[in-house]
Amino acid sequence: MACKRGALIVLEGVDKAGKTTQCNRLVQALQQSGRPAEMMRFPDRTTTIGQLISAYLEKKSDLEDHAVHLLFSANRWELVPLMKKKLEQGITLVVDRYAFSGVAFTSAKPGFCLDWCMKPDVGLPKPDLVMFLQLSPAEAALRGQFGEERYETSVFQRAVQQKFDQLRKDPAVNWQVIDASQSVEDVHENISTHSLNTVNAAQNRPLGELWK
Ligand code: NYM
Repeated sequence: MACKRGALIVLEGVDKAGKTTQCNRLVQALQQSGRPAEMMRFPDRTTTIGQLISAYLEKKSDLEDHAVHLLFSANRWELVPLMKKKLEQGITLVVDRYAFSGVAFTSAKPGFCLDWCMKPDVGLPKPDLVMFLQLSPAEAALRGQFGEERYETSVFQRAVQQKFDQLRKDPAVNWQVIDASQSVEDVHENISTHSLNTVNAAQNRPLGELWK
């Protein structure tokens, strides 16, 4: 008999919301409860495409805005075979950013609409759960200075936040908003509860296709 599939769980949010910390905590908690789980992150800077993206984010290179959007999407598509394989093996994937970041960040640039930005990612494996770590720009500012990478300014992050607000209106995606201003422990508890429910529910459901 085929084994039950793992769940595809995504954490999204603006910078400084605590996504990476929470992804690590969640993977650890799932593993400790006997559920196979692994973390992934996008962009995955280790691949050839990922290295182009990384140089762009570090401002070591300039890329045309449409072109870099397509590279971010290609970076997800190149990992789809691996993601599907792991999910089929029963491994739950906890993913730090996905197509939603792709759309929110590019569409926050002048001259881009949500619709164009979504197109390249149509058909990606559909997350069973997307948790949006909600943090106001004022609270994010209290967590210290932004880094040196591209996009890391409060003005741009505010625009990105608005794009995420629009994306969350889509009822076809299982969005859960998490209050990221709580303590790391409280946020973790909240995320764990949603995730355990999702892991159980996803087992007997086929993997969907995003935005299709
Ligand atoms: N980003 C991330 C995009 O612009 N498009 C995408 O598709 C994805 C996945 O890259 N500022 C942006 C958001 C972040 C940056 O940062 C990646 P980090 O710290 O590696 O998550």
